[in-house]
Amino acid sequence: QAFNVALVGATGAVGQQMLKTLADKSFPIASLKLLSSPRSAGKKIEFNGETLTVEEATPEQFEEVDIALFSAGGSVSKQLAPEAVKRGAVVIDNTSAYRLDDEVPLVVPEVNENDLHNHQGIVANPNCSTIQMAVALEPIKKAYGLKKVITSTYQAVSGAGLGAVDEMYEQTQQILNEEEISPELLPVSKDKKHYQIAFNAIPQIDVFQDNGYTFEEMKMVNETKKILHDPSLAVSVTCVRLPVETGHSESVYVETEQSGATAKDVQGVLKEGAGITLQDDPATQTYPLATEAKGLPDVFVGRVRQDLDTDNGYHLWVVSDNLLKGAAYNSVQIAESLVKLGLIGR
Ligand code: 11C
Repeated sequence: QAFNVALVGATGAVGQQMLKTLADKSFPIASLKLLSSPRSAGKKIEFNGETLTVEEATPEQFEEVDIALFSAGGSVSKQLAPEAVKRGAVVIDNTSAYRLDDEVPLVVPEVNENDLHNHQGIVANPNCSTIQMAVALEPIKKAYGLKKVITSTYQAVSGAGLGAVDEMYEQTQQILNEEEISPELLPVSKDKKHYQIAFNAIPQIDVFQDNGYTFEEMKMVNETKKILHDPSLAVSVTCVRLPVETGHSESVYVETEQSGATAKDVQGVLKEGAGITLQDDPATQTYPLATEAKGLPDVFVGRVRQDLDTDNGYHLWVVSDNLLKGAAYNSVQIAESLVKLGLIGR
């Protein structure tokens, strides 16, 4: 069985990786429609040796579509996802528009694939930094239970889009040339102030909320609780942007329900975890690196240590390609899971 697929946001950083992932995974496609804002309509994109023209996303474009992948910003999803569902498509939405809606499953297939059974037309793909953390937490949760998670992130600029990547390269060059810089996008294009990203670390991703946390931090908190089905899990996060092109890194501190596991036990559990590659050997300086994770679909975990003061506390270093497992790859995995579970098709 093959499916009519539409991709909204085809020209963006994630859209491009979605196309690559669909091709790499040989997803069964009967027809593929590339959709975008009017600004990008008319662009040509190669897919599996064919040249496709990007068309403007309108409600009528979703007639006969089985699977609609959305990655064009929350307002586009709010406007067009219901139109796609009305016409019989299942939407896999890679924005924050529906993630916390009770009737919308928020899915990382390695963790909560069965939540897909409850979908009512829209399935949400979590935030990139949430996905990699959830994949790493799941096997620890299964083995020992989870009480508390405290995370600091070291996030790549491609999470903020292709424009942010350009800004980083341009600024770096300007600084090396001893020229003036004029930050315009980072940390948040729509916020009032902009700061240098080259040679810097910016402790703001997305806009501030009333509680002093940023929206990115609160996404990680709320989405993690929903994916792990544990509203009472204590989670707090600090999100930081670094001048890394692609690959989010996270320092994750976990407290488990059960005491007594050694760091070696936790390593063993992580090694068997779905979607995880353990890279952890101080003797050979083996640990996950963003530069090595880029282009790969796994979540890489290393630096597993027992806390020095807390018996049931462990520290991990978690790295993944934010455009792949963090976005495109997870979205296509959701599509595959929907197919496998017989939850798609007319
Ligand atoms: C970033 N995590 O690195 C963001 C990008 O909610 O899907 C993904 C935003 C989202 O800036």
